Amino acid sequence: TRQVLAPGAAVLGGFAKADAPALLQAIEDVLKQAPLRRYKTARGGQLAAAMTACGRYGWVSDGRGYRYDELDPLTGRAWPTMPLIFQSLAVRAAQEAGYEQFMPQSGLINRYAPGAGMGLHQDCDEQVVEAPIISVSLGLSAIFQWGGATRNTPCRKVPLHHGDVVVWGGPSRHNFHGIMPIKPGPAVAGLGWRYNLTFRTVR
Ligand code: MD3
Ligand code: FE
Repeated sequence: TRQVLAPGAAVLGGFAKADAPALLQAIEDVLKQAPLRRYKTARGGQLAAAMTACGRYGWVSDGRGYRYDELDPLTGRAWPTMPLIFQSLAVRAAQEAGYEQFMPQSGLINRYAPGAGMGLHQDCDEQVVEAPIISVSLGLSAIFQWGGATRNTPCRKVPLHHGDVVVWGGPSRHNFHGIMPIKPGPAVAGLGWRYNLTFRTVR
């Protein structure tokens, strides 16, 4: 099923379900080389989701701010190579939504334990604004908050379940968005938490 949220933005319900076991194995492979960690924010807080990355660039945050970096600050090494299954899924999803040229340079892995969420924010650290962001949800469900161009715009709530893929592009690429705290519940696909993968063109 495909639900168009706005021009250039579409939910592909269950698009990643068949690939979920391979995606989860690939996540484990990445985590062995670049462990999950909770980043500090410039304002002295800590993000609730644990994160890591693969591919050429990884998103990092510390006391100095946010940026994409070619080195993992935890290990001092380059980020792990993006697993082929990540790349192929991201490219197929982008094509399904009409983006024929997409090739991910960065694969971010966010892990949300029950109770963890992500406050309303904009993604403005990518320099290629024409490129969409592809997101893949695995494990526990989440309620995505989809706002507008300003923080005050009321949010639409979009439920995201195991295997759902969302392609975010077009005029709403810079909309405010967030994740409500994950509700605890029985494990889904063996996961007592939620993983979100996001695939991006950075520069
Ligand atoms: C809509 N992650 O990593 S992914 C993030 O579920 C982030 O982990 C959330 O927001 C998560 O920055 C949501 C979906 C997403 C990503 C970027 C967007 C939706 C977006 C940019 C504009 C509009
Ligand atoms: Fe975001």
